[in-house]
Amino acid sequence: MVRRLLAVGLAVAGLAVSACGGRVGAPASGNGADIVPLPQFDPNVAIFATVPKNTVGEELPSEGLGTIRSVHWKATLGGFTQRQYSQALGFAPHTKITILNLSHHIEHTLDVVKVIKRPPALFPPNPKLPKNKQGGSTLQLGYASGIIMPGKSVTVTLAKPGIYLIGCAFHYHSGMRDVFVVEPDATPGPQGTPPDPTSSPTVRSSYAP
Ligand SMILES: [Cu+2]
Repeated sequence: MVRRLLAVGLAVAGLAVSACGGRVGAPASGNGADIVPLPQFDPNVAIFATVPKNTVGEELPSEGLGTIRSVHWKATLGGFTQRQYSQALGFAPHTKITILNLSHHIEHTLDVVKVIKRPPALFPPNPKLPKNKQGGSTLQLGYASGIIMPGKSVTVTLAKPGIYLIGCAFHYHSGMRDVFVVEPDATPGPQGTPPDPTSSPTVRSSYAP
């Protein structure tokens, strides 16, 4: 399946392009700001516009990231991505990452909900997720990013290997919950399906800061 090269929803500086499933075109390099059109000679190669390297993008699933029902984690994930659509996140330990709010009008946070050892990812029904910044600048139990304004970002260091359940303090109940794997060779999971653009973003209407 060929995905057309889209920069939708990723109007950020430093957009990089990478090929998934095959090494075609120019690989993402550094913080290159160019969007490189890749040749579409292989219908089995999916092409993604990505968020910049070592960046987690977040927004409401209904804004465009969609959700994914993960068989591996036995949970529905949404609202966070390392590429274009919602997916489980994977980074190597000691990576310093940027959490980027992709929304144009909505505030978000990234809070650690729970630390688990293995699947399934059992998200508690009503966790206490602080909206203010807590837990320093290291991803750990008790970490909360604080409010990230639309288009803004915060950085956090992934000092401790582990499996973290994360969520947005504002939109945990609107599907912004995900799995964050920090271990050597961790890679982002499969991507979700984008929402139907003709459907109304009902989640957005329930937003209340
Ligand atoms: Cu949110």
